Amino acid sequence: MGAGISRPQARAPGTGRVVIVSNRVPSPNEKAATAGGLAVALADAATSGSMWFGWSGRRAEETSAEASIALSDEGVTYATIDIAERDYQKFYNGFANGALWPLLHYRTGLLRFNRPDYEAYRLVNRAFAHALLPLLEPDDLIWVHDYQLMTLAAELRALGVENRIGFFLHVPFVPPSLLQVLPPAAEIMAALSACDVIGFQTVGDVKAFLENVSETLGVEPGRDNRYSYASREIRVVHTPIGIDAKKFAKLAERAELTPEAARLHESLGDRALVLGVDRLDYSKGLPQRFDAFGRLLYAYPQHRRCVNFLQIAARSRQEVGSYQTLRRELDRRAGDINGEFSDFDWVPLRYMTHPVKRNAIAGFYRRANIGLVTPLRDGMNLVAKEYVAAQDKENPGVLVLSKFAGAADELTEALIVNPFDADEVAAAMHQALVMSLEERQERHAALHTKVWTTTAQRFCEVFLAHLRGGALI
Ligand code: ADQ
Repeated sequence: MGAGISRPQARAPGTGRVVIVSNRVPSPNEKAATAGGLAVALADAATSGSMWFGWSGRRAEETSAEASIALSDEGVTYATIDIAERDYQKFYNGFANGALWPLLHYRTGLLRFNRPDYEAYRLVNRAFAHALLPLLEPDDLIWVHDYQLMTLAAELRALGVENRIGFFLHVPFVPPSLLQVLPPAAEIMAALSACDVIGFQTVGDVKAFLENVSETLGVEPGRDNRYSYASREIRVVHTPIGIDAKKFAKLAERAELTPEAARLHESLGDRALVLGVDRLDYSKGLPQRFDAFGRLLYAYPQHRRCVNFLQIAARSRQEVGSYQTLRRELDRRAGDINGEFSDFDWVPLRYMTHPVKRNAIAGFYRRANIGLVTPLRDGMNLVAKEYVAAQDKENPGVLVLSKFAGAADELTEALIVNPFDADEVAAAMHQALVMSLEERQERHAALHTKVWTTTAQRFCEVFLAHLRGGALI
């Protein structure tokens, strides 16, 4: 890693440098080893000569006026700013995770709105724009990510930036009846409309957004999901995110040899493994999932002593009250299930909240007979795709997937369930546990093709093609 920003040569129009902007920027070292989600998915967009701009992860006394720059060995420029503690609390815990996150996951009951939080959100988006401005080249393509930065494009336009700007939302979008619960709904719709391209995970999210264009902005969308707002033509696109399936499959194969995988194998003996891997978040449906596992043991007693459920739930956003409540709730339910069904030599539910390395998780997926992915709402859910990629195709496990995960639109050969119905989820787990090898192979082969097609690479290519304004590859 070196210092100093590399100034690219002038390029032909539409072929400019890609500037990724996300709330959290992985450090160049962190990127390869530990990161999940965004960092992995965007690895293909962050190629030599590109720039990744965002928050350093540091809370400081004052928000930085200028970005710190680091150049990775691969030639990616990482530009980061610190955020003032007082703004961070309101921007991140307050508006982004206390209002937008619950709303966009259809949980209006958990929404906490107040004006100072929203003002801090606008302020931090403005600070991002001011620090990014001096780093921009005229032909850069700016690609903004996720719900923390919904007003950034408008701030950049206010500073005179005329580059093409794309925005991709990783979480779901909601129809007007829900969005209008948020007091600044119209302002946010208008700010997003400062982009040239706005991308969503599913066709349903695109539809919900266009309904808001019509009802909240009062503009009728035209052909090709395009609409005009404030003299700009905006294109709304569906570009589902994926994983680097090939790399993940290799990781899972090799992970069978890790000490963690050996310990898990030994502790299970020949019992079946049901596995859940999530951030500890109320959108992931964990209390309902625990209940469904309890229903399995109750309604299908033949599986008692023959199955273990391992839930890995990485702690997340612990400063937000609703996350603390969730943790207590899960502790209680796990205790109830183990109290009711445990034997002196068998504990059915293992639940852990400390971090597990990515390669160990890959090995756990491969050992699991069932990948249990039952969010109440999820933009996509990459765990579902990772689980498919990790399977041994000669003896694959079964994916049980919520109909409310974006991934369910594509992964239709999974056992699709309604996560609110514990009996239905228990019946799907039973079906998976007794499923013939032939059916498991057939379902997996179809899922495998899809996960190998809608990859992270494809996601980046398609979104960037839209952003360049060109034809699809
Ligand atoms: P997340 O809500 O964070 O992401 P998800 O897509 O399920 O959810 O996971 C992202 C990554 O985190 C995956 O690589 C996964 O392996 C990893 N991960 C999850 N739980 C973990 C754990 N306990 N320990 C270690 N690693 C863990 C948001 C949206 C999703 C969308 C992604 C990407 O909420 O719907 O799929 O962005 O767009």
